[in-house]
Amino acid sequence: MYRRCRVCEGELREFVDLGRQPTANGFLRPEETDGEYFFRLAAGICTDCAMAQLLDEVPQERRYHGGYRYHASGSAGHRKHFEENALRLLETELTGPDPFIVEIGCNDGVMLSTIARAGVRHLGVEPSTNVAELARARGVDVLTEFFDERTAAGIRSRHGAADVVFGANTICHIAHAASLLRGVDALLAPGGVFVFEEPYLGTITERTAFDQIYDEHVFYFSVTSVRAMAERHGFELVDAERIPLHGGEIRYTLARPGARVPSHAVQELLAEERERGLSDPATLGRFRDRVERVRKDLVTLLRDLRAQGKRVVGYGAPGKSTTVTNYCGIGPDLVPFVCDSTPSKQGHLVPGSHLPVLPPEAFSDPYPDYALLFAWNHADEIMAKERAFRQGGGRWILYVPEVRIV
Ligand code: DWN
Ligand code: SAH
Ligand code: ZN
Repeated sequence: MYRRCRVCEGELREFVDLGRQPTANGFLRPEETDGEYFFRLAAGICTDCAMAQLLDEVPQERRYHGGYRYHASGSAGHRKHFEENALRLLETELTGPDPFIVEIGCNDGVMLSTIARAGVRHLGVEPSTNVAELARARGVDVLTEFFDERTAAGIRSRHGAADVVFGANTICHIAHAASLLRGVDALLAPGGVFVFEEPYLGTITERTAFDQIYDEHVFYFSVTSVRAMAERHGFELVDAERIPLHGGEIRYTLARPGARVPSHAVQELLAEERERGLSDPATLGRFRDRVERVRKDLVTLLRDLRAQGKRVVGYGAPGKSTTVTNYCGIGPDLVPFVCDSTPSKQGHLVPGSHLPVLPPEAFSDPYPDYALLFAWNHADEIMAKERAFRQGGGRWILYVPEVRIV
């Protein structure tokens, strides 16, 4: 258990405890449930630097390995987002004679495949060998290692300095924050930028998106805490931009002090965080109360529907579904299965709660009365695809920001 902040060694004050939980992507076969791994899923905030983070930690080798289940290219919305990201970097940052970009956590190459097609020098650093192979099949160069100070030094000596170091939904996964930033420092060219986009503490608390809290998300960034972390390691936070991915994230840009003119957005977001008391115990206490309320409302609704003889199935088995089903105690008695388009999740059980995961075809065979949307961040894409369900009288159950039927 961490009693001290991973960034500044300050004191951590717990603000939410989601109980005994397995690893979010530890999907398992029905015959593998004996001896399943659990840990205490609780988050705290540093009273000095305001970095929100997990109190207990799952070793990184248990989280990322040759059987990592999440495939970033699984949604049309994400493919489009990361292609646009790549095109923007090509236009604005990778403009020199022989530019070089490193992506930390490139997964299946959802972003770097566009860079590779443009013929630009790049390297993905991706410890999960199965998804790294998918990236290679898309023409992406990948180093199958965990990024840290040591890996960064090796890349620098083999390939030279990077104009851009990029990460998406990965930087908040890396518990060794100091080693990560020293690595970026060693790798980045003097005028280069470190760009990363990650779940936002402000969205998680505002929308009661407590299912974003799980083993992989070690940190819950805010502009306040990222700026403090950047400065501690000799960087300046020069931009912060809200983006819609995963229900609401922020894209941060770090540069060497004085190398870039900071945008107004940084000061604006800092002021907004101060005004709403993002890191205050009272704000976080209200968040915890709303989390408990969602649990009560969701379980009551599912029990009522079962009593009325209605059929409810789950839609999507994101990492988030592990948190919500285990925290609320939702098992196959309430939700007999979930359907998910990821082949490597199908035929497996959601960790801990053991809801069976079936292919999407199971959804319409026949349609249930209600579908509990675990992949709520993909609501537009999924509801458009499953229009016939709604037209046939089916209803969606959402639990972010509160429990409701649509
Ligand atoms: O940080 C992380 C982010 C990048 O991705 C990782 N820790 C793990 C993962 O988080 P997640 O599992 O919550 O991600 P998603 O993108 O919300 O997962 C959506 C799930 O829903 C996937 O399993 C695919 C599935 N899906 C589906 O079955 N039909 C998605 C769409 C769009 C669909 O139409
Ligand atoms: N960038 C993609 C994938 C995010 S999933 C997206 O935004 O959708 C997080 C990825 O980070 C996983 O593929 C995991 O294997 C990788 N990862 C975790 N720790 C890492 C580390 N220390 N260095 C590099 N990659 C890491
Ligand atoms: Zn701290």
